[in-house]
This record gives sequence, structure tokens and C-alpha cells, in this order.
Amino acid sequence: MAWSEAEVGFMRVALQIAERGRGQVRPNPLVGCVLVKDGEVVAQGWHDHLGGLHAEQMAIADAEKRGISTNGTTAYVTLEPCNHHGRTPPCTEALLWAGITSVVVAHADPNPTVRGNGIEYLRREGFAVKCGLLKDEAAVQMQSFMNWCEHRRPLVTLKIATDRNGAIDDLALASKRFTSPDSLDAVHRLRRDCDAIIIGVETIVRDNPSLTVRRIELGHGSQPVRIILDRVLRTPLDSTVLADEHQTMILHTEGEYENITALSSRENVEVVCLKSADSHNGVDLNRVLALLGDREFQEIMVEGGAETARRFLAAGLIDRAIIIRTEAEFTTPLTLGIESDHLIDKDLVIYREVDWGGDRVQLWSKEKLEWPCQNWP
Ligand code: AOF
Ligand code: ZN
Repeated sequence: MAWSEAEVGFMRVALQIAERGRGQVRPNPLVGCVLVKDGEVVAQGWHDHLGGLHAEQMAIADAEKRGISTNGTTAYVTLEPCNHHGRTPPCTEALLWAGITSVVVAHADPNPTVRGNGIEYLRREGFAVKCGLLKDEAAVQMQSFMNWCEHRRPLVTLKIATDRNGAIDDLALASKRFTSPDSLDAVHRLRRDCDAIIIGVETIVRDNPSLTVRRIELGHGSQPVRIILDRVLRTPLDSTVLADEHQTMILHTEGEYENITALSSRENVEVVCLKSADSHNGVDLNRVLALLGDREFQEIMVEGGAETARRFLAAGLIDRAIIIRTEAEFTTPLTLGIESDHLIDKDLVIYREVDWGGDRVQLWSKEKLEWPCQNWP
């Protein structure tokens, strides 16, 4: 279909305002909508937070607030309007009641419970409907939602921080932060965008991290669930991730473990046994992703340590990698054992190199997977 410059411009605005929901609407996708009358945007809306209005309904409410009639307007919306009663009533009906007569859609909704029906409904009700404007851009913007609808699994981002020689830890020093404040902010933004953070138990034992979003506003978002890969259940009972009020999940393999009762009795802690084909290999990572997919987790991050990172990479389960190389130099270095070649072997390519407050950062992603947005995280 040939699109006019004006149409492209309107959909670009819709995509831009959809970004305002980033980190706030999971497991829903980012969606934006503008209402156009006489060649001008007269109202706009976006999906702002989970349980909040859908983009179309917010745009209609925006018009009402400004005293503008929605009669005869055209809606440009980045996702096919829903036609189901979910957390909100159907957007299709809202568009109808508002007297909107044309709808331009960027991307069909791949969610099986709403798929196709929205556009069908609108056509049946006499709307002029056009689809596919800036479809690829919309697909990138909601890629974790799209990926989840198709595969029922989360996308996995590996984050690694190293010293100037590629070591991830200094065995001579107590654990401390060594990345720049800008890098730390970026990591917290990334955490806010993730449903879960995965770490190996060794990292819990050595660093006792809290793995929460603290440096930036959480807004309507929720803290990511901390997931500990802990084959034989040795997470210390006084770990920070157990002591605070946020959620932690501990995944172990079959066996009799002393502290299982103490761990399971914590309100914020869930202990799950995953069968492992080979007990020496630790928790089966494919099963981990399947479990998280069942819970509608769409975006997760692997934050360490070295063994966990290597196992995820070896299994070909890394979709993106963020490698932060600092100026620090460790005296007793613990090397990571992951070089560029290993990433390339697993079909990852460098998307971009950036500077985060003096740290040199490589952003990698699977060959056909676009980076979620220009300035992400
Ligand atoms: C729209 N406009 O702005 C969004 C849509 O649980 P609910 O009721 O919020 O519905 C969530 C589903 O609706 C979500 O999985 C996706 O298929 C669609 N999202 N639809 O018409 C919107 N966010
Ligand atoms: Zn809707």
C-alpha cells in the first residue's frame, strides 16, 4: 500500500508517544494512538500503565478533555484495536461510540485472544480500515511482546561489566561497584524493563546483591523478580534478596536439601525444583525459560556470574549482550572466558558501541533481532 507523507507522520507520532509506557505496561505491549481531523492531530493517547486505559481510549478521553468532537476523526494506532473484555472494555466499541470513522493500524495484534477480531469488527461496522503503516517499526517497539506471543518465552539480555582486561571480578578485593554512574543508571533502566533478573548462586554468596531498581524512578513498573540458579540449594538464609520485600525465585534440581523448609517459608520467596538431565550441569536453562514464559515473562536479564553467563551463551539462549568495559584494573582477576568470538559463534553481532560515563560499552544482538529502541536501555 502507498502511504502519504502525512499518514507516515501521524503514525510516527503514535509510535513516539507509545514509548512513554516503556517499563510500565508489561506484559502488555507499548501502544500509541493519535486522532486526526482536517489533517491535524487533535488528540493523543498511549497505554500508560498496566490496568490503565488502552491507547485508543486515552486518546478519546484526551479529545473530550479538550472539548474536541471525535466525530468523523481518523485514529492512527500502532496496534490493532482490541475486541475483548480484558482489564479494560474493548477499544473497538470505544472507537465506534466515539464516532470515529477511519482507523489506520501499524501492526496486527498477535495475542491469540484478540487476534484479527479487532479489524474484522471495525470493517463490519463500516469503518474504513488500513493496515501495515510502519509495521516493522511497531514490531520492533513491541518486540518482547511479539516474541512472547510467538514463542511463549522471554528474550534474554546478558549484562557483563569487566575491568580493562576483560576480568569480571577482583578476587583480592571485597566486591564493589566499579562501573561509572552512567553505566549503573543504564543497568537500572534495563532492570526496570525486565520481568526478571537471573543470577547464579555463586554471585549471591560472593556479592550479596539486592538486584532491585533503585537509582531511577520505578513509576508504575514493578521490581524484577530475582531468580537464583541454585542447583543444590545453598542460597544463604541471610541474603539480601531474601530479606527485603521483593520477589525472589530459587530454582534447584532434585535432591534432599536441609534449608528447603526455611527458604520456602518466606513469603516473598518461591522455591521451584526443575528436573535436570544431568545433575552436574545445574538447572536446565531451557526449562527455566519455559517456566518464565508460562508466567508471561517477556524480557529478562542475566546478570552473572561467569559460569551462569557461559552456560546461557553455550546453550545459545542469549538474544542480546551488553558488555561494559571499564578503566579499572584488577590485581587478582577472575576472567570471564567470553570473548567476541564466542558471541559471534552464537549469531550475535555488534549493534553499536557507546560511551557510558567513560566506560566503553558494546551492545550486541542476535542477527535478525533489532535493538528495541535507539536509546535502550
Ligand atoms: C489495544 N490498545 O493500548 C493495548 C492493547 O489486559 P488488557 O485488557 O489491558 O488487554 C491486554 C491485551 O490487549 C494485550 O495483550 C494486547 O493484546 C492488547 N493491548 N490493545 O487495543 C492498547 N495495550
Ligand atoms: Zn484495547
